[in-house]
Order: sequence, then structure tokens, then C-alpha cells
Amino acid sequence: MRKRMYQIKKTEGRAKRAELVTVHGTIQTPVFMNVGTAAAVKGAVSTMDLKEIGTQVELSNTYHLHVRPGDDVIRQLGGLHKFMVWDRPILTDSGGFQVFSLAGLRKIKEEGVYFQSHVDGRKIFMGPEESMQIQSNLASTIAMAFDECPSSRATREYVQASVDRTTRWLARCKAEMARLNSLPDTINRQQLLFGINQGAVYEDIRIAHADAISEMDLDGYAVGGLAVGETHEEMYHILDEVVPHLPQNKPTYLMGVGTPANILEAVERGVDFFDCVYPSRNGRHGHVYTAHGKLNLFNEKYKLDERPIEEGCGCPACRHYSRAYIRHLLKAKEMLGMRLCVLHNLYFYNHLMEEIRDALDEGRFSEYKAEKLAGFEKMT
Ligand code: PRF
Ligand code: ZN
Repeated sequence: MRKRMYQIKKTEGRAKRAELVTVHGTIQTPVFMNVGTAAAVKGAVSTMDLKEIGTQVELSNTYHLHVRPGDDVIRQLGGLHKFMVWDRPILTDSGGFQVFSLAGLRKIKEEGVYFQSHVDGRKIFMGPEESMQIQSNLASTIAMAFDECPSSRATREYVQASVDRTTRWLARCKAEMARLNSLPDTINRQQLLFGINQGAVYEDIRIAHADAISEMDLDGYAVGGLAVGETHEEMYHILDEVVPHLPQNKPTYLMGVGTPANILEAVERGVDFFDCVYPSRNGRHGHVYTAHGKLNLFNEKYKLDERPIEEGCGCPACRHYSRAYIRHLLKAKEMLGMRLCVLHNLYFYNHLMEEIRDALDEGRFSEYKAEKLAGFEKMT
């Protein structure tokens, strides 16, 4: 009997406090994965920085790394961990979502997706097997299944046909991952595979899909296709309906979500993995998170403000620098300005997750959540 990789430590309602043991170390959940799309967190943040701000999992993208520098290059250099000098877990997204949001002129067929590279316009084909092969070359800790994320406004007919194809793709992903993990020269032969639930806002399609993929005994399950234009209330409703149809003894990942408030709501509904570009993207624009809402450091009112971004924050920006100085750096377009804001925001998210885990450990998540939400009131 293989040791249980995923262990639930504590529950409160549907909320789970758990840990996932991987070949690259143990992940404490709920966790926020820090997005480094092309093997780099935007804003000149290094993997040394990530360790300093408490990042547990880094997330990269199959599509971007396949286009540049090429997964064959990363494989020859010993895999993504060695390439970017990061020894903790890495999750790679499958490319499906990025192809739909970035690439030009795409054609979806049963075998996979034909599209043009956003870098040089070159024609590329990616199907479930190709996505698994690329992720195996990257040798990430967790690979994501190759899926289609239909628009939140797609018709019921379109969504049903798309979800059915995503289910067939998932079976092909599972078979290909098993084959790759059995090859002697695969870098990470214990690569995990998470399946992805789709179905837009059609709850019956979502539930039937969740039931179907739950039988496939994957290492974890994601809810995809949310935060793509539906309202927050619709998203919470889908989570209410779908999460109970996913295996409770496996990790649950809500892809691309979200604001601190979204995360608190989703933890309450049983989600334990998150990722989002908000902290890094907002940081690059001088927008920084605090317990009382977001600040825009470009604002004139911080010109002479000698306080840190947030009093008591343990991040590298707040331990040393004032709002006034960071504002000056941003206005002067000095790279350091962006970098300090991104470090603060990622620390803020990582620290929020640590507080969520502590609250769950101590059986006071519900109070903690209410208290945090009241503070975030002004934050969008
Ligand atoms: N599928 C994949 N990656 C994703 C999504 C999805 O639906 C989303 C949707 N929020 C973000 N990232 N593969
Ligand atoms: Zn800070």
C-alpha cells in the first residue's frame, strides 16, 4: 500500500486543512501558488526571493515554455527545477487555457488544438499527449490535464460538446502520463496528474462531469472555467454544487482565483489550491494589498508618507522602505519600485494562506473569515 499522499488534518464545515506529500516536499494547504508563467515571476522576482516570502509552490505554463525556450531545451538542462533553481513543488498548467486566451487562429479538433504561436506566429499542434509530453520534459511536480475552457457565455450545446471532449482528452492524458512515468529516462517518474472540471455555469453539466472524472482516480481535481466573466455569486454557487461531487480525499484546486475575498469564500467551500496573477500584476501597477483594502502608491497622498506599505508586515519591502520612497521609484519607472510592490503582494497572499491554515488548525476559520472580509470591504 502506497503511503497516503494527501492527508486531511482538520475540517471546519466543508473547509479543509490538509497536506500533500510530493517528491519535492510537503505542501501545506490551503495554499496560494505563485505564478511564474515563463519560469519567472514577473517583476524581477527571483526564486531566492520566493523562499524569503514563504512561497510553497511555483506555477509555470506548458504553452509558454514550449514556445520559448522549448521544453526539449529544459529537459536537456535537467528539468524546470534545476533550470530555474527551485527545489520546492512546481505545478504546470497544461496549455489548454493559455492557447485559448493567447494564441492566434485556433482550430479545435478531436485530436487537439491547432494554433499559432504568440511569439513568432509559427503553427503549433497541442493535444493531450503533447501536453503530457511537454510537462514530463519540464518534470514539474504536478501536471494539469489538457482541457478546453469554454467562454462563460457559450451556449449549452457548445459547452456540453466541449465538456464531453475534455472528458475524452482526460482519459488520454491519464494513459499518456502513466506511460511517461514508466519510462526509465523520465526526469520525474512520480509526476502527479490533476483533472479539471468544466461546464461553464451549467450546474447539471458541471456535476455530471465532476462525477465522471472523479471515477478516474487522479491525484487531484481542479475546478476550471471559473473567473472567466461570470459573477462572483455564480462562481460561489458553482463551487457549492460541484465541490461535493469531487473526491474529498484528494486535493481541490480552483484555477486562476482570485481576490483575497474570493479565496476565503472558496476555502469555506472546500478548495485548497489557488493561483492568480492579481498580486504580481497589481504590484507591477503600484497597487498594493493591505488588511484594509488596496492602495495605489502612485497617489499624491503618499508623497511624504514615511510609513511602510503596511505596518507590521514582514515582507522585504515593508521591513526597509517607506511608501514615499516606493512611490518615487514607481514614478521614476525604476524597476525596484515594481519589484518591491510585487514582493509585498505575494507575501500578503502567502501570509493570508498561513493565517487561514492557523485558523483552521485552531477551529476558528469562520470567525477569522468574517473578520478579514470586514477589513477588505474597500478592496476590489
Ligand atoms: N483551465 C486551465 N487553466 C486555467 C483555467 C482553466 O479553465 C482557468 C480558469 N479560471 C485558469 N487557468 N487549464
Ligand atoms: Zn509588506
